[in-house]
This record gives sequence, structure tokens and C-alpha cells, in this order.
Amino acid sequence: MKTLSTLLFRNRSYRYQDIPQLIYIITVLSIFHVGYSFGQPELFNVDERLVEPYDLPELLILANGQKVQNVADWEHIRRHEILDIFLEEVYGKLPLKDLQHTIEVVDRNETALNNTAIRQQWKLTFESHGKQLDIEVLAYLPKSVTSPPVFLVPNFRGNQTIINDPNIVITSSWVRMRKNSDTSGVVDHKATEASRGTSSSRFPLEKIIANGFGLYTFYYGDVDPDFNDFSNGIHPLFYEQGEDKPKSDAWGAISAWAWGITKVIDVIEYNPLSTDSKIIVMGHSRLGKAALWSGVIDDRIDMAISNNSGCMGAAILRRRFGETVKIINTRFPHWFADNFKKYNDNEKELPVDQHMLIALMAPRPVYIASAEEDRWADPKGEYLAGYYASPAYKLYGEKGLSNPEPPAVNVPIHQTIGYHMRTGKHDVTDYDWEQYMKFARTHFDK
Ligand code: GTR
Repeated sequence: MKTLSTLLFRNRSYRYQDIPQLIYIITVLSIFHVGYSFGQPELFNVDERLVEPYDLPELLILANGQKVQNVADWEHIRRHEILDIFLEEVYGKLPLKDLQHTIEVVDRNETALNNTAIRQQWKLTFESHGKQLDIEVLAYLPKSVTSPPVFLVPNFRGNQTIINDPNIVITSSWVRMRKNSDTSGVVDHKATEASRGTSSSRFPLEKIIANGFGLYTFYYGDVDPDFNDFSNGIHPLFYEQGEDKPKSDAWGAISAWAWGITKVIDVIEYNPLSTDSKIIVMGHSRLGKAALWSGVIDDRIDMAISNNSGCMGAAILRRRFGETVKIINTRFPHWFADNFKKYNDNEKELPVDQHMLIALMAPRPVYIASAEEDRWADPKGEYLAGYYASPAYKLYGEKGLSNPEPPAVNVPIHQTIGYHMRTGKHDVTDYDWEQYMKFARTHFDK
């Protein structure tokens, strides 16, 4: 992203008589921030005054025009209609057949975290079409609680990054490099010893365990490396004869990561220490999109949490605030079904919007978290998706978000839909975790 001054002043000279024109350019640029990615100029808006009026697709009107009257209409008809659209037009259909897998126990330590937790690691192996995919799973479970509620949180750079512990297997999968930073311990897309614990601020393990919760995590790149290539990751294990990429209505990377989440749930259920646990899936940013989507496709998930998930996570896409459909499809052409590209600069033709994604979680609790400075993710649009999803919760007698205006910063709302906008930027902080644990406790102790 280039700064305003770089755009205006690099390689250019201006004269005195250019000043009116310069003032005009600065005004326009500060309203429509100009971003560059992959060499293509992209315009995006982060000014609330410039959000154009839009009509949301009706949540509770059936395709035949009749109104959803009750839970039965919702569960038997409307929910399927909406889900099919998300499957075919947005995230892409997941494979119907299941792959056999093996679960290898890699590690078990009864005295982890100063003897407060049990640490476990497994390797899940899938084989098909002569290819193999391994997913390494790491868990910490509190010793003081039987069947504790567990957070399942996919991570961005390998299980070894969540805590500095030499016993954790370092991922051997391809890892994204962090721009302008040498702190992540990743060299040539391979994680090294130096990466241990580098994401620990996003995983406050001691606090999670002390509050009686467990944590499961896996590296999302084990399931599908995050770049535009469909010859690696899980997709090829499902190709039919002659295929080398998914069909136009089939899964992109976000569906693949959501699929990975469901496979780790198999491990949670297989592990006697958590077979009966409540399962909370939490994801940040692109993994927040995957977390919400996994909650929709897998009803074993008791609660889904979106941390700053933004465009194609919680945010209403018709607002075109911050990241847009065109921008996301251009920068990340591998994230969604190919069909989704039809909606570049054409949002109004998409028969769904993200309030419907949230509604598909009903009546299970869902939490949407925004950060005030994370305008790229459209905090207000994230709130509004929860607000407009609320009528689906009401069908069940559950309370969603009742005010069309978001709450003040750092004033959380904990109904069956939860929301907060905290101060600060795009990240996962202790404040976020405190809200998630409180929200989980409120719902699971009912
Ligand atoms: C950004 C992307 C967002 C969000 C974020 C992340 O580049 O535009 O949609 O997913 O990455 O995952 O960190």
C-alpha cells in the first residue's frame, strides 16, 4: 500500500499554479484511498458518508415468495435455499465423499504449563489418488476440568508458533512470509526453530487453561497452502479423472480450511478427554471467514467466533466499505469458488449477503469481533451482519442484536449473537479472548 505522499510526490514535481489541483487530488485520495496490489490500481472506500444505499436479500422470504413463519420453514426450506447459494456461488461445494484417515498419536505430556495442562499432538493422514496429506494437531487441556469446553483455533504459521515449547512439532508445510519483518522465523517459506512462540500473543494459553477451557490448533497451510495453486493441499486428493482444478462451483481455499476444521473436530471427538466437550471455533481474519463457514457446514460446532473476519466473513458485502468482492477475488483468486468472480463489481446480483451466513448458525451462539482501526474489514458492516441475522435467531426465541447502530468502542454485547468493537488494529488480543471466554461461559453454563 503506498502512502499519499508517495503517490503524490515520488518522481513528480509540481508548480505553484498546481496547488488547487493538488488540493483536489488530496481530498479525493483521502476519501477514496488508493491501494495498489499486483500492479493493479484498486479504489476502495473507507468513508461512511460514501456508502451507497443498498437492498439486502430477504432473509426470511422463501424463493417462492412466501414468508418464513416458524423454525420448521426455516430449517426445512429457507436454510437450505440460502446454504445452496453459499455453496455454489461463494465458498464452493465441499466433497460429498469422506476420505479415510489415520490418527497417529505423536505426543502426550501430563505436566504441561506448570502441571496445569495435558499437552497432546496427533498426526492426521489422508491418502487418495496416490497423494498424501498430513495435518498436525496440537491440544492443551486443563487438568482440573473433565470434558472442558474447547476452543479450536487454526493458526497462520504452524503449531510451534503458539507457544515457545521445544516439544511441539515444527510444520514442514509451505509457510507464508511476513512482509517487512524478519521476526517470524520463516526462511524460504519453511518454518525454523526461530519461529517457536512467535504468535503466542494471539494464544494466551495460561489464561485459557486457568479459565477451564482447552485449546486445539492446527496449521491452515497443512490443509491448503495459501497461494493460487490447486495442485497442492487437499484439493487434488478429491479430483475426478482428468481434473486438475476444482469445478467452477466447487471449493476454494476457504472451504478447504473449513473442511480442515471439521477433520480436527473428528480428533476432538476421538480424544476421550474431549469427546463430550463443547466446541467453539474461533478464527482471525481469513481464518475468521473459514471459522464462520465451518460453523455453518458442521453442526457439531457449538459456537463460532469471527475475529476481524471482514470481507466474505462477517461484513455486509453490499456496503463496499474497505475490501470489496473484486479486490478479494483479484488478490486471492484461490479463496472462493470460481463462480464467485461473477460478482466482481456486481454485488447486487448475488442472491445472498453475509447476514445470511451468520443466520445459518442459528440458534447456536455466534460472536463477531471488530477492531476500531481495522477499517479494511468494515467494523460497522460486521456489526450489521449480526443485526440483520437476528430475525433468524428470533424464530427460536433467541436474542440477537437489536440496535441498528453498533455499540460504543469497548462495550461488548453478549446476547445469543455477541459483538464487540475494541480499540486498536487488526489482531487477536487478550481483550478479545476475555470476551470469548465470558461469552462461552454465559452460554454453556445456562
Ligand atoms: C487481507 C485480506 C483480508 C483478510 C486478511 C488476513 O489481506 O484482504 O480479507 O483476510 O488479509 O487474513 O490477514
